Amino acid sequence: MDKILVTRSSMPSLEEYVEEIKPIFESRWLTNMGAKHQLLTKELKDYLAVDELCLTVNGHMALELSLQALNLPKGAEIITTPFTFVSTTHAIVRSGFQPVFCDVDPMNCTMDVSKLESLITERTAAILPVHVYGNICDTEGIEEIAAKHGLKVLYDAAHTFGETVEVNGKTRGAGDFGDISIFSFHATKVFHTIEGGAICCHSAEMDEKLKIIRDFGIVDDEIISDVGPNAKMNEFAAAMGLCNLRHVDGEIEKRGRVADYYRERLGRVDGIRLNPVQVHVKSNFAYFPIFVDEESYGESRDQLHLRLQEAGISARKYFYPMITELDCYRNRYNSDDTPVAKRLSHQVMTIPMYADLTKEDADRVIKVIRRE
Ligand code: T4K
Repeated sequence: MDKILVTRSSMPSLEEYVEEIKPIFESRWLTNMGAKHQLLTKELKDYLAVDELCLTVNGHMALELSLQALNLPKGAEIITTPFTFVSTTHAIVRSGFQPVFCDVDPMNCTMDVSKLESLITERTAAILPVHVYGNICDTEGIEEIAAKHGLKVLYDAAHTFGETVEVNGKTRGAGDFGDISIFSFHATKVFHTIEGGAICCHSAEMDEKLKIIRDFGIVDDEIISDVGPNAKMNEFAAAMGLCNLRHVDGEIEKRGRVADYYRERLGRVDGIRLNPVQVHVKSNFAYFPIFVDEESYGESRDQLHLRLQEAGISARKYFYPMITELDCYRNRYNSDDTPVAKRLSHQVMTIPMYADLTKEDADRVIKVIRRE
């Protein structure tokens, strides 16, 4: 029996991609903001309904560039979540800032705003929340506290491509919040450019700064204004993005059907909790996390994970261990300071989710979870 992977990259047809990259071969313009890069920037700005957009080599560098562009005081504290992919925290630490961990909401796994204000000190400069699994944070609550204390807000929106949010009767793109929001376009994401990312912001001035930093800080042939890395998206990646963008709505629709099927079959299994539906959010169905309550399910998350593995199904413990229990951070933090995140990280597992997941394969996953 074939192995079922936790996800599979969406792909355009080979012919479509070859057609898209032909002009790159003809022009020999391979990177440094070529025609494909410029076109994808424009198309994504429209699609994501954001004011400004800067393409990057990946989501991680989008975070690091954003932290550099925000111009925060050296060594400042940044309040973030321990329930995320390592990239979020690594970006803070690699940029020379101090992460401070706020516990998360037990249902949505996003930052618990009721615990945020007590973590603010005179050294706090910014908040870096994550819309984990595409669950949108309490943006109003976070931004109200940020405004009150004069803090910047940088959202890690890596998981939220194509999501929209209803706020006070207005529909906003998920990348439209905070001072800056970043996306990941990694191969495993709903929309991808093989590797890639984007930074969205509101001001043309900030966008220009980000674009300068992204390219070594080069302003022109003789002026280098900032100490920046090389974090540009190349033309082949942008071409993949242009192809995938044509199909992404259909891919999200197909993911939605898989999610509906899972919800129907797994919604009433004792001890299995599903990710809540946020009624004000149009979801992209990026991940399908389930939470295993050992006592009522009769088995731990790890035992179920093993049974799935034995059945040829690769579920993933995203995000376990949580950040403060990872080898590189363990000795600096106490994971008991964020008990909800700790509990969730021991209960959660994301099960296979991708547009082309067949009903037969979904049934294989469901049967193991339902012990049929
Ligand atoms: N912030 C957050 C909240 C994030 O989740 C991430 C990335 C970032 C920031 C940083 O963004 P990037 O710098 O990555 O753009 C994956 C991804 O590498 C990573 O992008 C993602 N989050 C993280 C949650 O997951 P792995 O190591 O678990 O992926 P891997 O290689 O085990 O692949 C998982 C499955 O995907 C495979 O079983 C099959 C499928 N797959 C994988 C690849 C590489 C494909 O179908 N095609 C492929 O090319 O990290």
